[in-house]
Parts: sequence; C-alpha cells; structure tokens
Amino acid sequence: MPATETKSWDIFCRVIDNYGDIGVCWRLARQLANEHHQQVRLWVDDVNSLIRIWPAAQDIEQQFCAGVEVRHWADEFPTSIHVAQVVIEGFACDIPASYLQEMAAQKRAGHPPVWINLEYLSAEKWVEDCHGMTSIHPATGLRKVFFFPGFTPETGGLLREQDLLTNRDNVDKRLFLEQIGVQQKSDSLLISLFAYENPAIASLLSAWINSPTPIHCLVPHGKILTSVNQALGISLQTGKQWHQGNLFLDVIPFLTQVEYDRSLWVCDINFVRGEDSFVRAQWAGKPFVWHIYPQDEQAHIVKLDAFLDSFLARDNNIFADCLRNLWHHWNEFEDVKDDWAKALELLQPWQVATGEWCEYLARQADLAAQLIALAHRPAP
Ligand code: TRH
Repeated sequence: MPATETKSWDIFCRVIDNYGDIGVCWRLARQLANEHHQQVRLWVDDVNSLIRIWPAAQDIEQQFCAGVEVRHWADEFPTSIHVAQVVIEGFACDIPASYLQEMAAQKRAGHPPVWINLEYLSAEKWVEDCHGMTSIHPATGLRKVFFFPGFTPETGGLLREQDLLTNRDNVDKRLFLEQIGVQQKSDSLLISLFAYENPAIASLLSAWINSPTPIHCLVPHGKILTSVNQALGISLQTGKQWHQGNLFLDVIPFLTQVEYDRSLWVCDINFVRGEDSFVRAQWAGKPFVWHIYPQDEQAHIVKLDAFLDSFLARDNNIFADCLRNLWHHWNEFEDVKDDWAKALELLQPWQVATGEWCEYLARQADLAAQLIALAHRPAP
C-alpha cells in the first residue's frame, strides 16, 4: 500500500446502548492509526463501554491506547482543543457547539476540515444513492459528507483490516479455545451465541438438546444468557457449563474485540447481532444468523430482508427459503425448531454461500481505505 500522508482525525462517538457504537468507532480508530498511520483522537462519552471490549483502556479522561488517543467526551467540552483535519461524527451524533465554532474558524482561515458523518450499516438500495452526498451547514457554510457503509462497490464498504483474512486462515483453533478455557466436545458443532434477549431461544435450545449432531454452544455473559437461563429455568454464570441431551453449553467471559473475532473464526456457526459482530461474522466466512437491532415500526425487518435479498441473490441458493425462515423467526421470536433442522441438513451449501459472500465482499475497497481516499481528495 502506498504511504499515505498523515492527517489528524477526531472521531466522535456517543454510546446509545450496548457495544456497537463504540465497537465500530474503536475498530475504525485502531485501523486508521495502526494501518494507515493517521493521528487519531477518539472522543467517547462512555469510556466504560470501551473498557468492556478493550480491557486495557482505563476509566480516565485522557489516555493513549492501541495507538489511539482516547478522550472522555464529557458534557463540558474543553475550549482549548485544536480541530483535526478530518472530523468524523459516528452515527450522526452532534459534535460539540464550541468545536463546530473552531471548525468554522478553520474554514474562514482557508483550511476547512473534512467533515464526515459515518452512518449506520444497511443493505437497502437507497444507500448507494445517498453515499457520498453532501450538505452545507447553514450557520457556518461548512460542507458535510454522508458516508454510508455497505455491501456493494457503490457504498462506503465495510471495516476490514489488511491482514484480517490471513489472520483468520492462520488461527490456531485448539490454542485459542484453550486460552478462553473451552474444551470442545468431540465431533460437536461449535456455535457462538451473541444476541439480544430472545424468547425464540427456548425452541432453539430444545432443537439442540435433541440434535442428531452434538452441539457445543459458547454463550457470553449478557442479554442472551438471561434468555437462556429463563428458558432452561437455571441461572448459569460466567465460567459455568451445562449439559443435557446433545447440547453442551459453556458460558464464556466477554472477550476483547480481538478475541471475539477469533471466536467467530473457530466456530462452525455464529449467531451475531447489531452491526459490528454482524460484519465480523461475514469476514469469518462461516454460516451465521443475525439478530438485527430492533427498531420502531418494524423498520429493522425491512433491513433484514434487504440483506437477505443481497446475500441470497448471488447464486442458486437451495437453502434460501430455509435461511429466510430461520432468520425471520429468530427475529420475530417464533419457534425455530424446524428451521434449524432444515438449516443443519443444508449446512454444506450454506457454508459454500457464506464463503463466497466473504470473497465477494473482500474484492471491494474497505471502509477505512475509502475514508482515507475521501480525506485526501482535494476540496471541491
Ligand atoms: O452491542 P450491539 O447490539 O451494538 C449495537 C448498539 O445497540 C447500537 O446502538 C446499534 O445501533 C447497533 O448495535 C446497530 O452489537 P454489535 O454492533 O455487534 O456490537 C458488539 C460489539 O461487542 C462488537 O464490537 C463486538 C464486541 N464484543 C466483544 O468485544 N467481546 C465479546 O465477547 C462480544 C460478545 C462482543
């Protein structure tokens, strides 16, 4: 990769809930700093959510971590902050008024920052039309670019580090599982289970208990564990194991973001949610089931279908109906026992399709590279 001029970047991240907002911003910050040698400052309003996915971070106002300057974004924004050359609003969060004033001052001085709104991920068609659109801020005249991640070359792409696929292919499964304290049951299908609370888990667990193939499920501490406990009438905690019929459950600790990726690489099937884990499951290249972030008025179901349409349109997927049913029923809290049984019968074509989908995505420019290109493009 040709050397890129180093620019200063400010990334602003408001944590709405869970770990996806910080998950995406943190990956991006690390990649810009470490792979593209950019000078990156990440402003996050909830440092504890960062610590959850990156325990080396500390609950302090200012620190350097993994090559990134991390600042706590408090209500009172410091006045003495120099505006970066590139400013990213994570998921349409509003940057502080005083910072915006400084940006306007930079514009008046003849060097306005590149101002980018990094949007949420969606496979809907309109994303291609809106990606790269700009608007002029009425009060300051600053130009803002709307950057949409996505699954086609007409979008901003997906976060993908340069060595991601090589690291994935070289992972030492036995060693990694040992490191996280898991001993895989022999001949079992290894499944990672990350999802929101979901009553449909009762039917899935029942299918797994009665499965012809042994199922070894890794479930992290969190929302879906609550549903698992409710469904089974138990109270499993981190580090505990549970076994019934052909199901072996391991409650594993919440992993670092790097370890979490590895867990997806070594599992045979991954249940994921939200945005960031959903993308990482696609890079794992293994069959996955998506619990999409629920939105008002069922907007998320439109997004779910948009993704399924793209994913399933690529070739003659004999498992298309089966996958649609499984994903829909999982997201609509319905019984998934029969869907699961069919999906297992079609595991081989499912594996082929996820592998090919990953290759298709990997041929596209990645999100950080596209941001770099945007940041270095001469101003219009
Ligand atoms: O946590 P999520 O549900 O996050 C979000 C937020 O809810 C957000 O508001 C919403 O807009 C968005 O979804 C769509 O799911 P996500 O995006 O997968 O983020 C989880 C992060 O946690 C991801 O970076 C992976 C990381 N993670 C770990 O680091 N260790 C773990 O053990 C696990 C299970 C996840």
